[in-house]
This record gives sequence, C-alpha cells and structure tokens, in this order.
Amino acid sequence: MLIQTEERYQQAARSYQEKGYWQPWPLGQQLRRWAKTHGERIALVDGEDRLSYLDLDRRVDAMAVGLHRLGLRCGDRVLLQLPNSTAFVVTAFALFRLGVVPVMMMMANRERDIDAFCALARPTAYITTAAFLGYDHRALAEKAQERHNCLRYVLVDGAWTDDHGVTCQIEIPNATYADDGQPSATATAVLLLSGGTTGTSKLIPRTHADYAYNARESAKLCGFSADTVYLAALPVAHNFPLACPGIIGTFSVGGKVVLTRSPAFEEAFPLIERERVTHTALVPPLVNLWLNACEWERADLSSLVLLQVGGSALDPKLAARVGPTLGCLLQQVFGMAEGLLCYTRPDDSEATVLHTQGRPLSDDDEIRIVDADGKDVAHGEAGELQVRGPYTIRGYYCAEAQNKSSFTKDGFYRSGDWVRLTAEGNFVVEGRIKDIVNRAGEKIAAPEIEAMLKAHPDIQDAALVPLPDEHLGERSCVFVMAKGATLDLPAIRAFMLANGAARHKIPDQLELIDFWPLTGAGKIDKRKLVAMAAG
Ligand code: OOB
Repeated sequence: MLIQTEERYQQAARSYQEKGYWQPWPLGQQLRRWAKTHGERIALVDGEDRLSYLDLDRRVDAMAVGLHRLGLRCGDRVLLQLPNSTAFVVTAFALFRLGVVPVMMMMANRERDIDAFCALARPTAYITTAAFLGYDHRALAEKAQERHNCLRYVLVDGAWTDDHGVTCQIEIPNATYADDGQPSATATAVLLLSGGTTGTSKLIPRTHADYAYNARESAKLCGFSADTVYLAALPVAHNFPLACPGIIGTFSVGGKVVLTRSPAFEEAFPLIERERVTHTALVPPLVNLWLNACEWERADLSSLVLLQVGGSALDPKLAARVGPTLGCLLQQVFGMAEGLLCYTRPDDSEATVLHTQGRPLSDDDEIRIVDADGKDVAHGEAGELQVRGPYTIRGYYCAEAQNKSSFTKDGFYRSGDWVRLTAEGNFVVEGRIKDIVNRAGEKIAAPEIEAMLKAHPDIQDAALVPLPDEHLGERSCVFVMAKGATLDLPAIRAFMLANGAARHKIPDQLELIDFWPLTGAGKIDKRKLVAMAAG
C-alpha cells in the first residue's frame, strides 16, 4: 500500500516537472536568476533602505557565506523570528541559498511554541532581533538556548556573540557564495507553522520547487508585473504575504516589495502614497479598520490596483465597501499554509468576488468535497474539502501519527473546511469541522489551549469555542469547569503567560460551567456551548 502511494507520488512529481510547474532551481538560485534579469531595478524598500535586485543578491551572498562560516549546513533547521524587515528577507534567502531550513516563526511565539518547535525540528540556531514592540526577544532566544542544547547559536540583529563575549557580524561583505552544497529543488525549503487543530504543534514542509511555483503562478493570476509595487503589511513569516504571491511572487516578476512593520493604517497609508503601492494583502479585520480610516484619513491611495483579502471569512457587506472606498479591485483568497490556494480572478463578476472564495490556482489541483463518511457529495452540496496537487503537502514534518488522520491513504489533505461549489465552480466556505478558533486570521487550536488549562490546579476541565465577533471575526471563549475556587480571566491570563503561551492564544472570554452539554456520542457539544455563550 505504502509503496503504491510512493510510486503514485513519484509519478505525479514527474508530471509536475514535465509541465514546468516544478523548476530545477532552489529558491536561492531563483533569486540569482531574478537578479540577472532585473539588475538595478528596486527589489525591496524598508524605511529609507532601498535595495536593487543586485544589491539584494549581494546581501544574500554576504549573509549566506557568514552563516556557512559559522557552521550552518544544508539540511540544518533554524528558528527564524524577525519582524517585517530587510533582515528577514536577506536572512530567509540566505538560508534558502544554503539549503538551511527556516522555521517561519511569528513574532508572537513564546516559550511554549519554541519548545515544541525545538522538540520537533532540533534547530541548530535561533535567528532573531533584540527587541520588538517592547518585548525582549534576545532574552527569549537566550533562555531557549539554555533549555535546548540543539541550539548552538543565537543570532541577534545579524550578529553573533561567542563564548568570550566577542560580537561579530554575520554578513561578510563582498563575499560570494559558491553555490556548492546546494539543496535540491525538491528538498524542503521552509517549515511553515500550521494553524493547528491538535494539542501539538505541526510544521509544514514546503519544497523549493513547490513554493516557487506557488508564488510564480499566483503572481501570474494576480496580474503582477515589473510595475507591481507590493506592500507586505501582514507578518511576512505567514504564507499569504510571503508567497501568495507576496514577496516571492513579486520578486519573480521584477516588481518592488515595500515592507511595513505593522499593518496599521497609520503606517501603511503613508507608504502606499509614497511608494505608489499597487497590490497588498490583508485579513478581514484589517480591511474593516482600513476602510473606516478612509473616512477621516486624507491619504492618496489612488495607486492601489488590487486588494487581496483572506485568512478568514469576509463579510459580503464589508467586501462591497472595498471598491467604492479604496477605488481598487477586491480579490478573495481562501488559502492554507498546507498548500491549496483559491482566488477570485481579477475579471470575475462582482457577485463572484463579493460572495465566493474563488477557485483553485492550478489546473492540477485535485479537489474532493466529501461527506462525513468520506463519500463525494452531489455538486452544490456542502462537505469537507480535501485536496492534493502540485503545491500541497503530502504530510506534516516528522508527524507520522498525525499524518494518518490529516491525510487520506491516497495523499489528499483533509482541510477540515466545510465548503460547497457554486454552479460556476467557485468555492463558498460555509464553515469548518476542525476544532480551531480563527481569531482575526490567527488560528488557535482548541485542544492545545484546553490541555494547557487542564494543568491549572483549579481547573477540572476546559473547552474552547469560537464566538462571532464584530472586530476579530471570531473571538475565543473558554468554558471552564472549576474545582471550587473562584476563577477569573486575569487569573487564566496570568497562568497562560507564566506557561509561555503566545498572547493571542489567551481566551477573550470566560464562562464557568457546572456540567457539560454532550453530543449523542458523549463528547462535549461545542455547538451548544456557542449557543449558551450567545445567551
Ligand atoms: C491562511 O492560511 P492558514 O494556514 O493560516 O489557515 C488556513 C485556514 C483554512 O483552512 C480556512 O479554515 C481558513 O484558514 N481560511 C479561510 C479563508 N482563508 C483561509 N476561511 C474562510 N474564508 C477565507 N477566505 O489563512 C492563508 C494562506 C494563504 C493565503 C491566504 C490565507
């Protein structure tokens, strides 16, 4: 059975190569090719920093040589925790060039996530910045190093401090990386974080070839060209601004990437005006903030051509305000770090763009919509979306047991999303069957939080559910069966922070409960809990 699956995969891989989806160059090499073609054109703008394609390629070389001298080697994993910055882009591409695989951490990740990533990926280095938004990231990394002996190096703001306290810059100016020891294009390029549906973290291995295809094909679909100015407003460690088409897609066509530390309109609007931004990507709660800000902010946003919105459900009423307020096209994006991307097309009808989540990027995306028994539903009926294709993973990183439940025997990813197809073949996301809270596009795995809270001495049992929220789309509400003592939200917050939880995973609301409503199968009935919280 396993051999058959492997053979089928090899067959599919060959066809992706023959069709030109998977090119033979790893991402570090791709950047060299783009630098050759686009030379002096501006690739990256970060504040007053402006790098041409050639500048960027040189910086990436200088960083790759430095990291190599330090001892990082093809196949090693590292934790990468940097804000939207030139340093992120240079470091990520230097790692790609070396074949060192970054775990694309969010700035919000704290001890608990770090411990999970270290246990899974055994990273040799932690690359971070001294401080961000008032938080001491250097200390976070140094303490992680004390707990995990796999972490040989902590790199802070491009420098490394040795055992004698001597600090040296990593980049070796004017050095050229010889491109020996290069990764194969089908090797893993990055480990993306999974939204997660279980108690344990999962990492998503994307290969150089599939990720480059993901970005290039998205750029084509979105009409990106050398004239594109892409604002990376969402956190760039996320798949959406990184490769859908995002930074990598913009580079693939010779466009210009503009970085902003925060997606807040106060920072983004002046940049859009100054750099004449044409494309950007947001999650729905930010769209709401931007559109409201347009009512009083007098910024010139007339350069905008297309606003991509995805990550969580977009209210059609909000969607309808985008065109009239921003004067640009809207695109709905229904994607997942595991692979599959669905886009509405720039030439779709207004009804399609406002009311559907588009259709798959690739002709070779294989889609199934199935019922609870795994049988295909009739056309137009809702069911779980399963997918297999040229840029969708066939398994999580080192997670054999998980993979048995997250993938079908024939290699389809069970998305956990509940969808239906319209007559025109566009998806409508109706809901989901996975146990998460989608809080402003950030996915929170309910079992992870529940397990953490059950370790609290005053908590007998806990269940996390999503509640509709005007600002966040969904907020997290925890139902707790307490062991007598009075328990409140500040106590839960303090407990979770002390346990190294990321801030956004702390529940927004607490409900105390004396007995659980149960389903017929005897499980906690989360639908009932949602109804109870709604009053
Ligand atoms: C994006 O990726 P992830 O991995 O953070 O989350 C994926 C999940 C999907 O399975 C779905 O449950 C939800 O996020 N989702 C949406 C959605 N887009 C994503 N739910 C409703 N409507 C949408 N438009 O979120 C992501 C990755 C690449 C591009 C865009 C988003």
